[in-house]
Amino acid sequence: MSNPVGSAITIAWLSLSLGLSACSGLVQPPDPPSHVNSLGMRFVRIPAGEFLMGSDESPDRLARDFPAYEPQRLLQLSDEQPVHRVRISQPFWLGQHEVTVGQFRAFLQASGHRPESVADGSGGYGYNPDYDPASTLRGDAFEGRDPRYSWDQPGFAQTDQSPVLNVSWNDAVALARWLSLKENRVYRLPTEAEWEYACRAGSRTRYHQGDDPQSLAQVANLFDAAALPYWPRWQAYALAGSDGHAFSAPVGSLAPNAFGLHDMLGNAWEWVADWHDEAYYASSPSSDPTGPEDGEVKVRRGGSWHSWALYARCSFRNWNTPQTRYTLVGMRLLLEAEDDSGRH
Ligand SMILES: [Ca+2]
Ligand SMILES: [Ca+2]
Repeated sequence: MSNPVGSAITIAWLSLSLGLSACSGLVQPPDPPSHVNSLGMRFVRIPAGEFLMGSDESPDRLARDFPAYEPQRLLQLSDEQPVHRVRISQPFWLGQHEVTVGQFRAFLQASGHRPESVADGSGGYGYNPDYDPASTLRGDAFEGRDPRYSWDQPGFAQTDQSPVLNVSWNDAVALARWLSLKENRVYRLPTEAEWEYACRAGSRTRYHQGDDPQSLAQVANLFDAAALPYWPRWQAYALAGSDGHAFSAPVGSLAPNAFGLHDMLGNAWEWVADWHDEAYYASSPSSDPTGPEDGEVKVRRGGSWHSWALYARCSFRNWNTPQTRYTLVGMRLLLEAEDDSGRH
């Protein structure tokens, strides 16, 4: 994440030599091939393949591992069904990290784009320790919309390595389009299928590292013991362990999945390209599905630094309007692979 903005596009094929851990003596897997773009975003090559998308876990089975959750919460997950086989026919490059505050700032400065939270004057959402959700009609967990909050100010400390938040789906698409023109490559948001395929990285469990929610502290910044002091009334939903971060974490702070991708679960929710339709999986094409033709809301995936473990499963789907900006929602970009014909 340290590459200077404005540098030429570079291809960085990282060392493929097998490294030996000095401490454990265990053989470490090689770093994946990666590509760094002109904004300093590092992309990891994801191979083509097939996977089983969705979840068919019953509410009873979920209740065993999520005993604190009200039964109704476990009944609201039917849009993850049916589990269906999906083929991803082309390899692609996916951001190794969520888009950062520093990268988004560089985009704004170079492009002149005005984020929706600024352009429409209504702001975003943010953390205010004095804010009481009961004071609002919707009971939002965070204060907003308010012009004092934006991508640059979510109410808690950020650095340039933090995942950018309070950005709308439209802002994410604007960044992808600008990069595409700048570099003459195709950048876009991943489809929902590409996202889940990349998140699972060959796994078939709730999380890419297994089924146990308590194992998440090593791989995902979620609502945990570190966050609990700020929201003590949600103690029942906090992970017992600590991932070390009460708010957002610098991208890449936690361990990657088998594809070498960091923070697919937790930290920032990630906008994907698809419209949401709760019945879509029943009629989804088996190869490279792109979601419904139209809709009202766009899907976001992976959970956030404020999410409970049930909502950080690889199969979980949530959504908002394309104009939504929220202090938990950010993005990760996809770069299409170039084939031998020169077509992108
Ligand atoms: Ca956390
Ligand atoms: Ca994430």
